[in-house]
Amino acid sequence: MLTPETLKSLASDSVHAGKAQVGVPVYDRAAVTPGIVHFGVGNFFRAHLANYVDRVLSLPENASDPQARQWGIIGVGLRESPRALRKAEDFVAQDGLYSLTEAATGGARDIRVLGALKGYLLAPREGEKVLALLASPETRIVSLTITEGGYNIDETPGPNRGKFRLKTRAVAEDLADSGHPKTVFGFVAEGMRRRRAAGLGGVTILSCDNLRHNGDVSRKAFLGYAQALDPELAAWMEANCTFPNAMVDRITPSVSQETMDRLNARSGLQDLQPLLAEDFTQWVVEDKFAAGRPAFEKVGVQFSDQVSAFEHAKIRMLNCSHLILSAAGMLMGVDLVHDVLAYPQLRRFVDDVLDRDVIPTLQAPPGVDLVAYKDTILTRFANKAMADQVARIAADATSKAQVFWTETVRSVLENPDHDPSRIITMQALLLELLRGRREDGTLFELEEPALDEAQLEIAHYEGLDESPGKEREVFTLPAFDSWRDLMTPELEDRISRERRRLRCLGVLEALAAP
Ligand code: CS2
Repeated sequence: MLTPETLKSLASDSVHAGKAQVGVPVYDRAAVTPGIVHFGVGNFFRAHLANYVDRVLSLPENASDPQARQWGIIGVGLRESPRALRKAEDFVAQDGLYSLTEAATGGARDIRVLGALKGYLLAPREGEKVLALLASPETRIVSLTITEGGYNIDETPGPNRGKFRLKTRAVAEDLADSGHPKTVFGFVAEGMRRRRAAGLGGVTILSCDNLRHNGDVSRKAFLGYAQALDPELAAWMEANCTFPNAMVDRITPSVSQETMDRLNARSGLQDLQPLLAEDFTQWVVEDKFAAGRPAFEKVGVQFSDQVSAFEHAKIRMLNCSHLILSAAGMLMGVDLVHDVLAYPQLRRFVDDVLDRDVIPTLQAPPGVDLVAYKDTILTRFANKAMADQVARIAADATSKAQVFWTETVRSVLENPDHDPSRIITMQALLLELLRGRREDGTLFELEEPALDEAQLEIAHYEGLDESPGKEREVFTLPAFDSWRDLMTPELEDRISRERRRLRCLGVLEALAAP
């Protein structure tokens, strides 16, 4: 197990002779106090925000600065699944320590133990501790990686579109018993209520999720909940909390047992939660922090008031093509992103979507050449050392398609002169993915938290010829919510025909012969 004691021996390098060089925290970890509460302690957070915080703590000029040490992170898990419980136990057993292996495309690796995570709480079991922490004067940032679909915003066309959904069961339960919340919205609102009652200031609510305008979406979600609970609290939060927009980027694969063994063999550590990420990392944030922040600008974070252009470019290019490759990979039974991209048909298809459907309607962020940006993204996808799983990316495809594809689909469909064929193929790939069957006929498990039982049944519908009426039911699925107003019967027919082609020919041949 990776413990503070292991760190001591690593630092003295005695037990470590002959193994890879492993960096350890150079700061006095015991002196680091929590200033950030983070909801959703997934791999991406551990390799991104926690890594930036660790870098700031490691700055030589911070070694003797007590202020700089006030930015430790307490992680909060919202779920109580067996996996979440194991993770919680591991974090506690290792005192929040874990190793991060950064792997470059060329194969070079850098291994460091990160120490920014100072504690971990499981909200369903330790709710009161979480609330006390949110209400503590020490807490100044509440950060989030709660997934694209986690903000509970209504995307269905109609008067409530874009609003926080108050009628979901979890939210309704929290509103009815706000002192014992279960959702992140309930926790933050109750925490802020206590801060206000204690005469404390607000916090920065910092989304680190891949959403367009993630700060604005968080504002809508957290204030939408607070408004329903107590309009005065909502007004206080609006006046005292900030919600910076941010673009976040770093490919962080899931870690299988096999990867874990490989990482540990290389590092010589017995880390229960080792992490792998590419050597690339980017974070572009609005500098709107309500109560201070770590000196992120010294460790490569870009502060900008034009975050939106960065977000759009990243989401519409990187995440959009990631989802295409993953849907194709799932259908073909090819597990890893770099292997899918190695098929010329897929490479060409993604190139074409980006060149013809995305880049022409995208505003380049300041100082960014979109063609060079595209090349960097595809080079990153080809990084074999990542062995990034298509299943990771294909999970929650319903929410992701709405976030990653909407502007592109809309701009193509709104322009009668634009060839919609690739957009049609993308939607056909998505529907085939949601059907949950590979092209060799075998089934795979869908991870679709945004779909209920009835919707899953619709998605799984097999027949494409027997009952055209029934086959059209798939277009009621929420994946289409954000562009449903642009769907026409002709378009639906073309998507259904494309699905047939994908099934008859298989993905590669269908893409080769448009
Ligand atoms: C992926 C992202 O899960 C997904 O949909 O596209 O996790 C991707 O790896 C990151 O956004 C990269 O920054």
